[in-house]
Amino acid sequence: MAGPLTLRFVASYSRAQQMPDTEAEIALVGRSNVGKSSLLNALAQRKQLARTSKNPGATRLINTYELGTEGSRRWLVDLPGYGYAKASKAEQARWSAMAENYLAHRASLRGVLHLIDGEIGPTRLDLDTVAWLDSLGLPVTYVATKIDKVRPSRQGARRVELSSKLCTESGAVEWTSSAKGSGIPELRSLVKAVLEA
Ligand SMILES: Nc1nc2c(ncn2[C@@H]2O[C@H](COP(=O)(O)OP(=O)(O)OP(=O)(O)O)[C@@H](O)[C@H]2O)c(=O)[nH]1
Ligand SMILES: [Mg+2]
Repeated sequence: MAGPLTLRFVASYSRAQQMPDTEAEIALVGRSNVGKSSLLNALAQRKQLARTSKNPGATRLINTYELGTEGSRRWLVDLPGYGYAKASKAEQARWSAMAENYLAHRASLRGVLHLIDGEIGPTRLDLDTVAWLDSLGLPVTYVATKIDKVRPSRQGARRVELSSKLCTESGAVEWTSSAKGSGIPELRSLVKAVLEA
């Protein structure tokens, strides 16, 4: 199982069209506050590589991080989250357009990690996003986050429930806790395998 990933911040973009060509990319997709930036930090075992916040809307641009040696052009991409109700309609629309435009048109995008809150389960907006990503035909891995918030005695039932709502097999969901480190080595291996293929 892989140790911490070497990840280096490259740049922030407000439009996918501004991004240079790369070899391969994986994007972190999910509801605002689901734990995308925290997951990125856990993969790198760094506390403040990506900015996180207990308030939704921490990531407002397309933030890119390169894997391995400098100039590898193999990127992990942290996107703004969807569904942050407190942002103005105009702001929400701008963030969604940014992420959607990136996901729909990025040539080097090899796969998506779609994060779902393991405590709350998939929301309506999560399920709409599942369907939309499916329509794009992108390889998606579901990552359940914040497993440390689910009581151990409830975890088995929760796994079955979450995968049935996502209409996927229960083994197809990676269960993680960025806070406790569970499931993180498995995801590191997956990210390396996809980006370095
Ligand atoms: N208990 C627990 N809290 C977590 C975990 N992962 C993230 N959080 C907390 O959830 C909150 C949101 O985390 P972020 O990583 O900023 O979420 P995000 O998906 O990047 O949010 P946006 O940038 O707004 O889209 C923070 O308070 C984190 O500390 C986890 O594994 N366990
Ligand atoms: Mg974030």
